[in-house]
Amino acid sequence: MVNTKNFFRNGMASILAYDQGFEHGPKDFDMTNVDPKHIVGIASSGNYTGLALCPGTAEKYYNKGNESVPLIVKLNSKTHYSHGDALSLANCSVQRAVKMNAQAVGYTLYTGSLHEQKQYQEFGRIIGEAHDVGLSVIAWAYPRGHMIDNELSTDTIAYAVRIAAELGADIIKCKYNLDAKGFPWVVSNALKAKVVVSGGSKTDQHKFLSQLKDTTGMGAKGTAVGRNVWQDPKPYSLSRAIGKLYFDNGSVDEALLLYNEGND
Ligand code: FBP
Repeated sequence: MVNTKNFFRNGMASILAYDQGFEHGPKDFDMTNVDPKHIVGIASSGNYTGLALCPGTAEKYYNKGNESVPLIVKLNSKTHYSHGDALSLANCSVQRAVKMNAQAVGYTLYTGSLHEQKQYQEFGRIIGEAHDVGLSVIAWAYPRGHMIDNELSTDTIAYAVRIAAELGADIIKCKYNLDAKGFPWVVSNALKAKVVVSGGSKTDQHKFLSQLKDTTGMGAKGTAVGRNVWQDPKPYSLSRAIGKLYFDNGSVDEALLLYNEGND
């Protein structure tokens, strides 16, 4: 099993995700966060254990080895134009990610799509290649497609997480569906892989930090978050608040205080 320890501090992972330009389009950005340099700055602030970028932004904006934050290269992406039975195939190789000094590769797996077998086959091969060269593998486990009635049902999320674990992912990112009783079941199905929760669309800081704290109590080992941080008016302060929660085991109130005191 590869060692994922670089992505954890005090047992928790905080990964900043910036693949939304591909997945959602530039509508997610403003004139500040449209610039990957701004995102690399936030990720290097000392409050993140990983930065997930698409290959193009990783190659041109991540300063190979000089950045303090470990790089995750997202090997596949699809656009928001593709609906229904999602298919997202790799547009970058493990070898190319290695040249960028990546310590992990990321891959979105759409369980429940009519194309799921193609993705399982490709993801399985990628896991083998990545592990052979000591890279960790992070799965974005997303149930999506005609076979899925409700992407956010606990059983559906647990099934998608289980498949990512069965294929060999080391860290599995999934959505938190606010089912506090059911989420430990999702986490159990990750087996030896660690679960991190996604951030979702922008919400207020209290709600966002509370969700992170709540999921920690349910077995999640961190987050891979994008919009909630870099769409925030004070992304550096919010990053410090996340660090307080995760690395100092701080309370939501302590984290919020840090945010409110911050002056980006
Ligand atoms: P956010 O925190 O901005 O939701 O990002 C998490 C993420 O997994 C991104 O890495 C990805 O681009 C996006 O969500 C995809 O989510 P969806 O397909 O549900 O819009």
